[in-house]
Amino acid sequence: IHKLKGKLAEMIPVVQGRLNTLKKEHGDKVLETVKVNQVIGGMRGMTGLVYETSKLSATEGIRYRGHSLDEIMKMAPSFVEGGSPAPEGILWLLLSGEYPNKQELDDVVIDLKERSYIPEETIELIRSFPKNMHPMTQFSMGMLACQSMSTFAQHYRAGIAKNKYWEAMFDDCINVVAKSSKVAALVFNNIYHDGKHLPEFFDDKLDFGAKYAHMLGYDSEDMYELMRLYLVLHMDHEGGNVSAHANRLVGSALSDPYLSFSASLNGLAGPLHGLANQECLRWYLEILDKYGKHWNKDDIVEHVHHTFDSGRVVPGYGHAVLRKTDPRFTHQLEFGLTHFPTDNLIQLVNACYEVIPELLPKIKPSIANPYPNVDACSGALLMHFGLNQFDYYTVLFGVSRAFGVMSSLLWDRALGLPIERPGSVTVEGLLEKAKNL
Ligand code: AMX
Repeated sequence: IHKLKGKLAEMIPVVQGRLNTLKKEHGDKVLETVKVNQVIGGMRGMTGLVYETSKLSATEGIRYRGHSLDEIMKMAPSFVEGGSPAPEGILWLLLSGEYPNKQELDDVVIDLKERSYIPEETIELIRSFPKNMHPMTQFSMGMLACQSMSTFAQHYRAGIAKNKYWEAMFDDCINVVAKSSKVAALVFNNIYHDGKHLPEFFDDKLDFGAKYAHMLGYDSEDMYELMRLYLVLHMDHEGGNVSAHANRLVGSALSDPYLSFSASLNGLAGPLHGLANQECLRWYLEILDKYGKHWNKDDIVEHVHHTFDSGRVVPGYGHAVLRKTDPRFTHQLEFGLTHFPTDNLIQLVNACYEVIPELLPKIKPSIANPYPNVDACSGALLMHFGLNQFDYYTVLFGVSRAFGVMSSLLWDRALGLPIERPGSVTVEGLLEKAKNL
C-alpha cells in the first residue's frame, strides 16, 4: 500500500495543477443557471461539487474513474477466475484510476487485514449496545468510537502544514475501510447472536469480502463471491447522494475520516437512501405470501396494480437520475441466475424484470424511469444464503460505501477543497428575488 501512496504523491500535484488552471483561467465563467425550483428541490440536477472517484451517467449507470461496471466486471482483478472483482482492487482503482497488478493487490489484502484492529474497549462498547438499537445506529456509533485512533486528528493538533493534510489522512482513510467490516460484524453478533465473539480466523489468507462473510458466519465460496460483488457494486455513486455528500460536508470542516464516515452512515440509514433494499425484498415476499411458490406473471401484474391502488410505489423500480436498467441490478441478477438459477425468489426477480418495465408506464405515464434499480435484487441474493436479518442490509451497504467515500475524502484534502458553505435564502427572500427576475 506504500506503493499506492507513492503513486498518489505523483498524481496529486498534476490534478492540483489542473484545478489551479481551471480556477485561474475559467473561474469567473458562468457554468449554468439555477432555477428557483432547484433551490427549493434539494439542488437536483445542479452541478455544485467536484468529485473525482466516480460519475453517474443517466444511460450507462455509474462509472468508477471512467470505467463502466460492465468493463470492471471483465477487466478488474478477481480472486476467482472470471468471478467477482476484488474489492481491494477497486479501492486501488478509486484512489488512483488504475487497476493494481497481482503483487499490489496482494499487498492491499494483507494491509487491510493488518489495519483491521479494534481496541478491546470499543468491542466491549459495541457489545453493550441494546439489542433493539438499529444496526445502523450501532454501526455508526462503533465507527465513531474508533475516532480516538485518528492519525489525522493527532497530526492536526501537532500543527501539520496544509499541503500535508492528505498524507496524514491516508492512513485514516484506509483504516476506516479496514475496520468497517469488523465493526459491522461485531454489530451483527451483538444483535443477532447475543454478543458472541467473532469466529476465529481459520484461514488468515481470506480477503476482505470473504473475511466479512466469514465473520457473519457464512463460509461458502458462493457467499464469498456474492460479498465481493455486493461490496464492489455499492461503493460509490458520484458526489451528490446523501451518504457521499454528508461525508464530504463533514470532512470539509477538517473533521477526521472517522467523524466523516459516521456522518455518512447516518445519512445512509434513511429510508429514502440505504433502507430501500429491505423494502424491496418485503415486496417480493408479499407476492410469495399471497400466491405461493407457483406464482405466475399475471399474479405479478395484479400485485403491481394492488400496490398502486394502496397508494404505494413499486420498490426497486425508478430512479432520480438513471433512465435505463441499473447495471448494478443486471450484474446482481446475473449472479443469481448463474449460481442458483432454480431459486424461486431469483426467478421471481427475473419475472418481475420481464413484466414491470412495460407495465409501469401504462399505469403511471409520468414515470421517468420504469426500469429496476440497485435495490431490486440484492435482498433476494442475501436471502438465498439465509441472511434474512432485513434491518442489517443497510450495514452491508455501509461497509461497501466506506471504499468510495474514503477514497473521495482523501482526494478532497489532496485538492485542498475548502469548507462547504453554500448560501441560503428564506421563502420570502426567494419570492422577492424571483419576482424581480
Ligand atoms: N412505482 C410507482 N410510482 C413511481 C415509481 C415506482 N417505482 N417511480 C416513480 N413513480 C412515480 C413517482 O412517485 C411520481 O409520481 P407523482 O408525480 O404522482 O408524485 C412519478 O412516477 C414521476 O416520478 P419520477 O420522476 O419517475 O421519479 P422521482 O425522481 O421523483 O423518484 C424514486 C425516484 C427512486 C424515488 C422513485 O422512482 C421511487 O419511489 N421508486 C421506488 C422506491 C425505490 O426503489 N427507491 C430506491 C432508489 C434507489 C436508491 O437510491 N437506493
